Amino acid sequence: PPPKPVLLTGASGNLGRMLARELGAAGWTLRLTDIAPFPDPLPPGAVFVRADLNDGVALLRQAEGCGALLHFGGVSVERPFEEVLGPNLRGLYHVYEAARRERARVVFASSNHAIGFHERPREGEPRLDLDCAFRPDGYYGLSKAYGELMGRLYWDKHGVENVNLRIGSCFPKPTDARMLATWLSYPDLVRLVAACVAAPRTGHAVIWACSDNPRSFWGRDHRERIGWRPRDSAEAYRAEVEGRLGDPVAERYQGGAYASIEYSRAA
Ligand code: 15L
Repeated sequence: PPPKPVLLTGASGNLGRMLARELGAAGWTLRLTDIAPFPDPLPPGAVFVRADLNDGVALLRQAEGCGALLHFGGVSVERPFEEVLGPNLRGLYHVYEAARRERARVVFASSNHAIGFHERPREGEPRLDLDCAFRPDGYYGLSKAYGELMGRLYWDKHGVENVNLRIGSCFPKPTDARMLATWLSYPDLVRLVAACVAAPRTGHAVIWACSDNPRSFWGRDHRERIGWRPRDSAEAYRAEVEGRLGDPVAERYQGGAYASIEYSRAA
């Protein structure tokens, strides 16, 4: 386990709860926080503090003495701009200010929705690399692009290390055909987060966070710097989900159904 305590925001969310359980079981000293109560028994050695990401002073206090901040908090699906603004934009600033003060590393749960308006590659077409443009598919995806750029800024200006995980679809198993490309297994995420914290130096890094899926949309990234490789694959679920398709806009773009929310562009 890491030598210093690790702060986990969004601890009461789906991924937060899973990470709290798994990292707690691995002997990590965890500080957990969320705006919602923590619904599970506390892992050994963990403390939970209920707080809003809008509260910068609370975050500074929680981060005191921490070596890494795992930022999984905030709005996690497409919502109106005003709902995204506080937790995802102001909250990001508070997380980075806390990291700057503690000289801690940030691991940010970014999302494929930061680039969701890239079309899906057809067979044989090249996959997206890290030099691709941000093409957010909504206000949520836009907030994730902002979060990655916040990391860029804090590394360049203050030397705050950060790893930005462009998470595909992290669920117990794939539930539709798109996830044959985007699925990230829970064990692959746990190993990824552990590698992000353990890596000797990360600088500003970006990772395409999906499992070893043959149909992945994504190519090269900074995983060698982190020392991570996915071990699972969505392919095992192919027969189960292959026919589960979305509307034509969703099927065209990497972000899937997020791209078609309020889509009003003429064909
Ligand atoms: C996300 O960013 C969401 O948090 C998650 O609920 C899924 O919708 C996922 O993307 C996805 O694209 O499948």
